[in-house]
Amino acid sequence: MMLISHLILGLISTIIIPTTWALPPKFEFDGPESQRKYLVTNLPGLYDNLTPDQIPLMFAGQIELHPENHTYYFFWKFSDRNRIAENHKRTIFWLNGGPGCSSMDGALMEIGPLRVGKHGKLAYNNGSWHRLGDIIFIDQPVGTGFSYGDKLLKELTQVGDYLLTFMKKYFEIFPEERDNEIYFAGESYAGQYIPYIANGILDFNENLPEGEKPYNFKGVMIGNGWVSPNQQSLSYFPFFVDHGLIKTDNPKWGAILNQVETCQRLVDEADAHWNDPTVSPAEVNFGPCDAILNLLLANTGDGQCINMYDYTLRDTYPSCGMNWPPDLANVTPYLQDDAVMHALNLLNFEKWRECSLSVTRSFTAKNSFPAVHLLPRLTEQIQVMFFNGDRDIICNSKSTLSFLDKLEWGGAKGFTDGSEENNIDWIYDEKEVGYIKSERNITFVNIYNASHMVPFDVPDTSRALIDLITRNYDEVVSPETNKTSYVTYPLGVRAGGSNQNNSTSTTVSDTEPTSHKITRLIQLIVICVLVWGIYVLYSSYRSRPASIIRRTTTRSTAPGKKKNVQWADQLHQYEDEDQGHNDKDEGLLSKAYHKLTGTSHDGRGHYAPAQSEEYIEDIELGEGIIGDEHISDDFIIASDDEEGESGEERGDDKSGNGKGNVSRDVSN
Ligand SMILES: *[C@@H]1O[C@H](CO)[C@@H](O)[C@H](O)[C@H]1NC(C)=O
Ligand SMILES: *[C@@H]1O[C@H](CO)[C@@H](O)[C@H](O)[C@H]1NC(C)=O
Ligand SMILES: CC(=O)N[C@H]1CO[C@H](CO)[C@@H](O)[C@@H]1O
Repeated sequence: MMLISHLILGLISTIIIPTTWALPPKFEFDGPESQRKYLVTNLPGLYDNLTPDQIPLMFAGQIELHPENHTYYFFWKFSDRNRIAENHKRTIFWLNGGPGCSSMDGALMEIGPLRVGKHGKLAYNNGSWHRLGDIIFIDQPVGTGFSYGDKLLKELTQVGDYLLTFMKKYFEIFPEERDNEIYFAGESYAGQYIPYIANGILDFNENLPEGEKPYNFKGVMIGNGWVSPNQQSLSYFPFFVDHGLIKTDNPKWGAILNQVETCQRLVDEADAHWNDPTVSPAEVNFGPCDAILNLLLANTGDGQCINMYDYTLRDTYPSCGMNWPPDLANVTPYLQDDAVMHALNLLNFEKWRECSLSVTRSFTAKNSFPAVHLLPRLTEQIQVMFFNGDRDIICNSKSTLSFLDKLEWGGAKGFTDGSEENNIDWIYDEKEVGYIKSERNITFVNIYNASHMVPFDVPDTSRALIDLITRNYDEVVSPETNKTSYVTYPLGVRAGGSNQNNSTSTTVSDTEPTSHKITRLIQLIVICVLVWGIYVLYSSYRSRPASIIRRTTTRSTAPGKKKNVQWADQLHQYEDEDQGHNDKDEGLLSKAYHKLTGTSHDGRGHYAPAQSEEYIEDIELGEGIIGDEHISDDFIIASDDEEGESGEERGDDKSGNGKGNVSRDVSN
């Protein structure tokens, strides 16, 4: 008897609870205590606007790396609680740039499932990458975002070492993921960090410490990356000319040309000593090259300033895009909220800033080669992807192609098939969203209608980059033009529908047609009702000595039918009880429906558009952005000015040695 009742209760809890009732704020997590202490449950705003399906499983906190100098790295991890088949044993670490800018940009404005609207209102990002792998955002190096420590880092090799220590500690907490396929993704100045980290992982794998096993490291994805800084600076002038942003009658035309020539000479010199550390290791940034963009921005834009992260937008001078994207105005107060900091399990309550000026200043990388030098080695073992939003100026597509053209990897120089006609079209969701070049383990993707922060502008498309790097696409050659396309699909839609049923998800995928959703919903409801019925039937059987069978035989000549009625009676009885303390006119089915969809009568959750209207309004440049705090002299990231750093110090950067500019250039 006990066994049967346990069985039935077990059935109910396995079928119903995980899919419908495991709703926060009390959702169940039965992992080990070591993970539980990083669990994120009561994040403010989480249950107001998202459906239960959309709420990810989250962990966050500050992990101790080096007790001797009190170094802690903050991470925030998002996993899908309703994994689809394509999301299998994949871990993606994400880093933003700067140096010194927090990866919470990536989490809350780019690839993460949560976006922050006005007044801390959260909305679901329909293009979140967590549907295709666990995503972990790491604030680094020391002093960035919620990460802290006594010793600020200066060099790129240190970034690699610290990150490897982080990975070791991370996988001690989540050992079941140690064999996952590992990718590193990031943006901007992370184009310097990521190759160094990748290099560190390959070193680790090749010289395994005793008792360790290699990481299952698969690839890197660098968005609008700052990989070969000086070379990339040479692209600004042609970019402005090509896009009609500067004309030959500009009064500074000659001066700008001179600046470009000075930079060109420095680059030529550095190229002549490529990889010779005795000559010029200190070439991560040459001031004269860095100055080109400042000159261009200061002398174009007709009274306004061109937004350096999206040339189609305008901003005030000297901000020129620094208070962009507009979500920043919502994200900053959100992360500075005490309740949010508590929910993120912080040990240290330093106020969050998007970028840390002291990190930027400390991180000179004076003795580091630019990351471009490491690429040839990486391509021997992993996939290396560069993706560029084509509206970005700072780290534009042309600049990425220019360093790839000069680079030797995999036994040849540049893309051997470099002509534009031979670009591969990228089709996503039946639209041409960009073009691709891919040879010898380097893939370059140019993405149309996207800025420096690609996933901010085209979230769904950006997620499909994972399909490109994992080769989950169809290669199609047009019979007429002989042109090749790589075709990728929205979630749940695969070529010929062959994988349609591979979904292990127990809930409704957000990309299914509505009719499928309804069918699934009905199936689920029927299962719930049936199980419920069995349970209710069983409890009535237990509570009444006179068995159901006897009752049915006395009442009806058709016992089968009678049974159904009995079930229905019992259900009504339950319903009546329930209504005693709930909405009088809400039926059981509608309740079940509300549970499934999250539209329960307590007002928690309903289907939300991916972006709330307020959110879209916000995209108007400049609206809702706090002026003074963000706007600084000479593009320094003043919003991020630490307490104790005086305006005088900021003034120093104004002298324009290019250092302050670095922080601005690649801040996102
Ligand atoms: C590309 O990477 C794979 C491992 O992913 C490796 O086996 C192969 O040799 C690499 N190709 C080249 C040209 O380096
Ligand atoms: C989510 O994205 C899919 C395509 O991937 C789209 O069909 C669907 O309408 C989107 N949902 C919302 C709420 O925007
Ligand atoms: C809406 C929009 O700006 N669409 C553009 C996206 O990019 C392609 C290719 O550059 C343009 O043709 C579209 O007009």
